[in-house]
Amino acid sequence: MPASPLRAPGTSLALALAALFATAPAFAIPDRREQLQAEVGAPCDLQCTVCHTTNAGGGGTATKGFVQELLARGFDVGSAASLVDALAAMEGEEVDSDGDGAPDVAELSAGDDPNSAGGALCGAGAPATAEYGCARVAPRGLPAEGAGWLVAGLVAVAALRRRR
Ligand SMILES: [Ca+2]
Ligand SMILES: [Ca+2]
Repeated sequence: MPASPLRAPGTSLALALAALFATAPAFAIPDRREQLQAEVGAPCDLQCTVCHTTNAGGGGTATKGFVQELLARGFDVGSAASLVDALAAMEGEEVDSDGDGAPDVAELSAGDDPNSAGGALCGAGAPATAEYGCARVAPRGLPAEGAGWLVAGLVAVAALRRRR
């Protein structure tokens, strides 16, 4: 009788790893602050509130004018390239979300707030530093701890099968 492909050496481990990576995006939404900061050359660490309503961030809170303009130009938080492209489009169009006469990208480069006239992102009057990432969203799949136990269990099963 031919051996089941599921019992081939290494297959169970591969399945366990595949399970880990297949489910990882559900609880690993990237935080794009550092990339945004680098792209625009902001003079300080940007806060979550550049895009989110609060520094706690999370799903459904990215509603500020600046991020709405980014989203309208194809920005997808899962894609670093989409941020580059959307920023380039906004810079080219000189989008001014808060209508204060200064384009959003120029405001970010200068440490000013693109979401409010007269607001500052850097220096005096800047908001408090975010303690955590901006994108702590509720997991759509298993919680990270659950995925870890799942992988550990699958690896244990693979090890037991190998002994037989
Ligand atoms: Ca402006
Ligand atoms: Ca402004």
